[in-house]
Amino acid sequence: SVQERTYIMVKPDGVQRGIVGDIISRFEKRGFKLTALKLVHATPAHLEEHYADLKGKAFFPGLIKYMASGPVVAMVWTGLDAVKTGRVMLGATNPLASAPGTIRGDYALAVGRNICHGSDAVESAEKEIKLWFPEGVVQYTNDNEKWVFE
Ligand code: YYY
Ligand code: MG
Repeated sequence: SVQERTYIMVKPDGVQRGIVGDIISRFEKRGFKLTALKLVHATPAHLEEHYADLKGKAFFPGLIKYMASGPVVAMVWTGLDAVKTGRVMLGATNPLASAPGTIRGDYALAVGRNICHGSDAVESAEKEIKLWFPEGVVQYTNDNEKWVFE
């Protein structure tokens, strides 16, 4: 739907490497509406909840340590097919398999340092938005929409 929401997060390596602005810019220019945004240094417990589905994987402890190693930029973006389109903009989980033009395909080489997160389904997006923005998101109209959509 046009009002679909996705949770997008710049990981600690993306923040340290100065890629925050470019990632925000890509979603803005594509026509998505910025609906929530904050810089947060997450605790391991919070990140374990975010990645609960991956608990038990060999890379899980390293993933949590990396994600807790510095601040992340937590965002909600709203727009047509936001979840699937967001994933396409991110690229593949392994940056080596990501096409140039995608975020991971332009900036990353290692799966364990792949710059950004994007929800993989509408259901997980809603769960992640609740987890990262328990205070709620911002409701507003972006007048831009009448130029982005028919
Ligand atoms: O959704 P996405 O981030 O593309 O991949 P997931 O399968 O959800 O894994 C989350 C996160 O874990 C991934 O972005 C990097 C890391 N990871 C890893 O370090 N090594 C793997 N073999 C698979 C995933
Ligand atoms: Mg995932």
